[in-house]
Amino acid sequence: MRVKMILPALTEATSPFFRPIKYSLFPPLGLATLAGFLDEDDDVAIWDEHVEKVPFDDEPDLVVIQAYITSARRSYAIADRYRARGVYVAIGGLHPTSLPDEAQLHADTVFLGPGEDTWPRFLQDFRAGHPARRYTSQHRTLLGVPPIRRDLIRRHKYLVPNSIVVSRGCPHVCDFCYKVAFFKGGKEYYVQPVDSALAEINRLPGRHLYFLDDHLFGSPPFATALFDGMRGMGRLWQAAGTVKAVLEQPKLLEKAVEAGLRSLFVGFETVNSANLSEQRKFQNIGRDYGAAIRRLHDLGVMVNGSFVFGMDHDAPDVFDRTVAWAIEQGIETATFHILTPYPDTALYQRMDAENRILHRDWDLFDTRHVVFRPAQLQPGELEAGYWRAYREFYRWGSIWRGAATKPVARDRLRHIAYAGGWKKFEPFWDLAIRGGKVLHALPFLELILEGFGRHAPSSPRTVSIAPASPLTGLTDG
Ligand code: B12
Ligand code: SF4
Repeated sequence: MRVKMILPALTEATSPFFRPIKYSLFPPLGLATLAGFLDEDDDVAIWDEHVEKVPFDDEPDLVVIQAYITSARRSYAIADRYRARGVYVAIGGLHPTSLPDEAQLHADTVFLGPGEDTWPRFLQDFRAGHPARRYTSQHRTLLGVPPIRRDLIRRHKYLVPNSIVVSRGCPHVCDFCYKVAFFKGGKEYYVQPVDSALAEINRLPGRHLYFLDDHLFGSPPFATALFDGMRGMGRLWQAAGTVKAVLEQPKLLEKAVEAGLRSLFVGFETVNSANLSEQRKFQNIGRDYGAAIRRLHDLGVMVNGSFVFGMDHDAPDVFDRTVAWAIEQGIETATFHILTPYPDTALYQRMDAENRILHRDWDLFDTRHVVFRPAQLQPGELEAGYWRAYREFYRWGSIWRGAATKPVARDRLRHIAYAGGWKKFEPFWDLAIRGGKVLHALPFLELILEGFGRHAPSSPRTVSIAPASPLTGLTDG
């Protein structure tokens, strides 16, 4: 069977004028995961429109499309094109899960939720000649999932080819997050068997890893076993975690650092505590953000702070206050977002009930455009404030001031190199992407992560994985 898997991109990612580095960071892990379920003699290819031009004049037996909200329109256009020629199209991912009826207009089969249970069922039905129109994931487990088909990924096209996920979902329930909508109807948080996660890590070449898990520390017993298993592997890695995990699981964070954690994406979301209850981000309420940052910095972990603007308690001063606070705290990089109500989330339902959604042009639901009526800000003011926050945070003056909060010279240099590297060298990234040389920058990223030797990991070794780990039973979170 000839199977073509496509990750369509939003227009900006394919622009002939400028290609932002963020679209060349990670390979299509979801599709590579699904490809693992195909038979050895299937002829399968993965195409990622973020990094390559995809040919559409072929006629495979099955086209598989993964759609995010911002790539939904493009996904539908590609699907329509293939279906017009009689090619069977299967579509899944976050957006079709939120709006399956919309997706169904463009696909023969629509998948809701994670694909590990539904996809093999569909393949069986498809081969037998009677695929269903819709498959909804219910049985959530990562036990026995076949190895990810990383051989189908063109590694040289990505700065971070070693992205990995060892869990799915998150134990929390923030109103604006995609997670509740995507995982409804089954478990919302579950983890991979520790030994298979370690085996996956062992298979990845080089040193650098990026865990894309929503919350790598979500199950402390699992995370403890994982970090213990990774100790001594010589890896350098980045991940996402919560303020709560940083403050309340002290030993766990130390273990993570020993295993190679060097930068953590932390969802602070807002400096207005009233917003936290409104968004049901309970795990952040009453926590000392400054203490969390100091703890991470003391352990040599850089902080990528995530902030959302436009919540109901945000007034016009929110942008300057947030940026000033982030710089004072010595946060190395910040990711700002405009609050975006994704369909089928609690936030969307509330906004919709209050008649505050301005339009449903999904291309603009990219966290950079205002798509709802804010409570205390004009939409234009919110958008302008968002862009100003980026400009102010990444000014050289701000980068220097942030770096100056670090007592050690090599940490100051690391701060400047990391923050400056992302935002000040965009033209360099553009050139590297066009020249297919983006992977060549990985050693520099590694050098920065290890603080030019100050936070270097122990020397690499391959760890042999015991076949029957006592922690295998922890797989279901
Ligand atoms: C990596 C990542 C990216 C990467 C690229 C994506 C890639 N290469 O896959 C980059 C950095 C480019 C990126 C960019 C953006 N991203 Co992003 N990204 C992620 C992240 C962190 C991880 C995705 C991942 O690899 N997951 C692991 C794999 C195993 O899971 P998966 O991809 O979901 O695949 C599974 C299922 O979805 C399902 N499935 C998927 N497709 C199909 C198809 C079929 C047929 C079947 C059966 C099943 C199926 O089965 C797979 C296996 O379980 C997610 C957060 C998250 N946890 O999902 C956000 C996330 C997907 N991004 C998001 C957003 C908003 C963006 C941006 C708009 C941000 C911005 N402001 O620029 C852009 C635009 C993206 C675009 N192209 O339109 C949102 C999407 C919200 C939504 N409802 O769509 C998320 C959920 C973050 C969040 N918490 O809000 N992103
Ligand atoms: S902690 Fe993060 S991943 Fe978890 S529900 Fe909240 S926003 Fe989503």
